[in-house]
Amino acid sequence: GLGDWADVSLLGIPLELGASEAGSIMGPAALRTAGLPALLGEMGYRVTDHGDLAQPAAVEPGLKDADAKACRNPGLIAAWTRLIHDRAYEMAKGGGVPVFMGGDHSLSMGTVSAMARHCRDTNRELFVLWLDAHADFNTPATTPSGNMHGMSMAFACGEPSLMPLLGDRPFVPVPPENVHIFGLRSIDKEERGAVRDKGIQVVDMRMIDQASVSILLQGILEKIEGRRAHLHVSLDVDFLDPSIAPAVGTTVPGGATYREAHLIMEMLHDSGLVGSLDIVELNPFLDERGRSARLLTELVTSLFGRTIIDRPARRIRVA
Ligand code: 4U7
Ligand code: MN
Ligand code: MN
Ligand code: MN
Repeated sequence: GLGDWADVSLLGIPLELGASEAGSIMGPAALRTAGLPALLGEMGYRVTDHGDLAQPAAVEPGLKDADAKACRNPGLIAAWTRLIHDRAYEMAKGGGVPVFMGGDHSLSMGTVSAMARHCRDTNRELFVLWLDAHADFNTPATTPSGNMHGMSMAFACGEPSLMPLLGDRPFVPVPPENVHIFGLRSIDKEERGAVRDKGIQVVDMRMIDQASVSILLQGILEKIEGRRAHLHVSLDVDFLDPSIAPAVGTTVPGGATYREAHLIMEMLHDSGLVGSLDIVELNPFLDERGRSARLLTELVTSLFGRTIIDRPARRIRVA
């Protein structure tokens, strides 16, 4: 419970088939090299590193022909989604806080659907904080690139054309009003309409400039507090400004600053609401002397309660 040290379960997901730029297959290795497991251990957490998932063989994705044609690697993404979902669901049942080290953002089709299923089992409401420059709300019918890392939020909310990817697993959607995209600054024309019509909650960069990270995140956390809730945080490296985190294939100028990113992590820690975390899109091949991997590692330690000076802050809650 609160005040106790929680268990943390790490899982590496070396997946890059959802993106066009190769290299995020090395993401989990870079996070380990930057010291993520060791640092969490030094902070007093009981850390279990489950290693990396092995690449599965492609399956028949079950998509309509035209949809499968519009996507890159649909058979492999379907196989990964099922594998990730199964492992993430088991990890959630095991207690502790699962931390998924990616890998590109298509991995969140597996992790978020697993957390939604776990929340249904345990009678909790799932909320998702999607820290990303993008909405990831494309579908096979709207994608300008075919890259499935741009479809993972649409999948998690139950986009019908993508449902066959999960195979025979029970699919539990995330209610769109429980999804908060934070840091948005690049959205495709059709995504814009879908996000609006579905009632996804969006904080874009202009709002952050005008109202501050602190006030906007506080508003989200206040909505979640006091409920039987599980907050899943999905951190896409391109949420951060490219000047501090160059190691991502889809950089967009004008992202979160070093201080904004740390403040978000610190506030999330203090909320005690976070039940699981994705760290996605880290592409070490594009990094500069490991600085992005190191920054992400630092941000995760802030999320787990590292402070500049001692504060009477609550520990992360065990979901
Ligand atoms: B990421 C894009 F067109 N929207 O669908 C697309 F701009 O996980 C980018 O957020 C998607 O990095 C980016 O290909 C996916 C594009
Ligand atoms: Mn993304
Ligand atoms: Mn992105
Ligand atoms: Mn990206």
